[in-house]
Amino acid sequence: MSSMWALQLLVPADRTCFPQVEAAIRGGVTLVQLREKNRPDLETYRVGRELRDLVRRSGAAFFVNDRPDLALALEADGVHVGQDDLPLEVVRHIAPGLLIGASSHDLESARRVQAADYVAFGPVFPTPSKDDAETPTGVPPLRRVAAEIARPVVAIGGIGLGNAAELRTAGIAGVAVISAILNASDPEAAARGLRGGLGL
Ligand code: 3NM
Repeated sequence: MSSMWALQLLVPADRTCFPQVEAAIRGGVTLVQLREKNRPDLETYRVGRELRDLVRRSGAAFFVNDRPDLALALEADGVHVGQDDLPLEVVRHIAPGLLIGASSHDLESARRVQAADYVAFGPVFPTPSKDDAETPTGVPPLRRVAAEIARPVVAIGGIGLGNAAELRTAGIAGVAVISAILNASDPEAAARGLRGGLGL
């Protein structure tokens, strides 16, 4: 059964990605997360507003990475925080209306963020998209976390058409990707293929 967590696409604050985002949502992306590490806030805010409108119009949910303040300013559906960002209870306190996703990379860090609305786990496979990524875990630790954590678990890191089927029996609610969709010549087909491969 499909849910909001089934297929998440992480994108920078870059208007040239907009056609890919629209195509990817047609193909089955359910949630788009604005993940901008380099641009000035004002630019991120302006592009983010356009991205939010496009994502909503296309029928997907809109999240912001790392920044509860920007998520509130952009009237996002949610915010995604890392283990070194503000604690979950603080994010809930300042932004009670936002859904919250949180990153983890092993069982211990997943337990720490069990109060989130979804728990991201990764990198499962080697990723070309994150310089400071931890060592890839492979599928068995993901399966254990999905079995133990009482929240939807979303796999991230190096997930693509070639390995999505390996995650079918991992017990996850969905996956989050960058390169498998943004580097694809046909982002709509890539999103559709991922949904099919995952069985989600
Ligand atoms: N976070 P791709 S891996 C943003 O493990 C991010 O926490 C990760 O990009 C983590 O789909 C990752 O191209 C990059 O591998 C995901």
